[in-house]
Amino acid sequence: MPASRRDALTALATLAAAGALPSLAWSARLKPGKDAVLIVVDVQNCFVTGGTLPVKNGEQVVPVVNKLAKVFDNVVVTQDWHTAGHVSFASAHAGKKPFETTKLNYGTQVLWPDHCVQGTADAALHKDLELPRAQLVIRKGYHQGTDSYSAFLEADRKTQTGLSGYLKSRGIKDCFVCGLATDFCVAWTALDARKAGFQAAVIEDACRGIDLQGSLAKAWADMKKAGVRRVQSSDLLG
Ligand code: VGL
Ligand code: ZN
Repeated sequence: MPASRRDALTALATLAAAGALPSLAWSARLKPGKDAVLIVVDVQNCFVTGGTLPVKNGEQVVPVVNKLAKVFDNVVVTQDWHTAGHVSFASAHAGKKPFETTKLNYGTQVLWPDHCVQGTADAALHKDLELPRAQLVIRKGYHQGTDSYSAFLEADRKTQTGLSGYLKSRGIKDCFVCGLATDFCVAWTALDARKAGFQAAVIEDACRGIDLQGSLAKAWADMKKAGVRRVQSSDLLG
């Protein structure tokens, strides 16, 4: 290659690295492979406007998730699926209010409003979610005394949901996580995907957070440290 062209390319690379060019001008679009899965976390009525534990603008993830699902060969959906009177509900603890914490045998538990009770309309998937090719719905948080933010491991950090075995036996290597809420079920799922030996990415604009006392910034910091990639839907959709 002539020196002038090489210089021009070097200059372009420097600009791109400095963030002076839109990243798509330089980096190729991410194409999920046959060994990648989109994990759509808890896009349920309880977590959107009008639900029992609404995440601000939670419903805005729906059209983004629908588009993303079209570019993945593998799609798995999760549902928060609590018993009535579940241990994660403030109402199950005398004198406690939602968003306070309590100590349980497995550690500190944030207490939530009653939400996502099994079989209720509140626990149903959002009606505009279009995931006809989803292969598995994994429900979690159904043990009365144990919460489960993560789609892989319950809050006792021991009880498996079965998702890791399912994905491994299907040859899946890379988990792209989206949905609700960024700083709870999405982050815990992405972190546990890494612990289970998968690659993991969170698709930021296909998520919305709750952000209790800095939990959103902490979740992103923890994920960065664990090697979870932070990507945008435009990286995948082009
Ligand atoms: C979730 C709080 C309680 C979530 C579930 O889906 O992020 N957050 N249960
Ligand atoms: Zn829950």
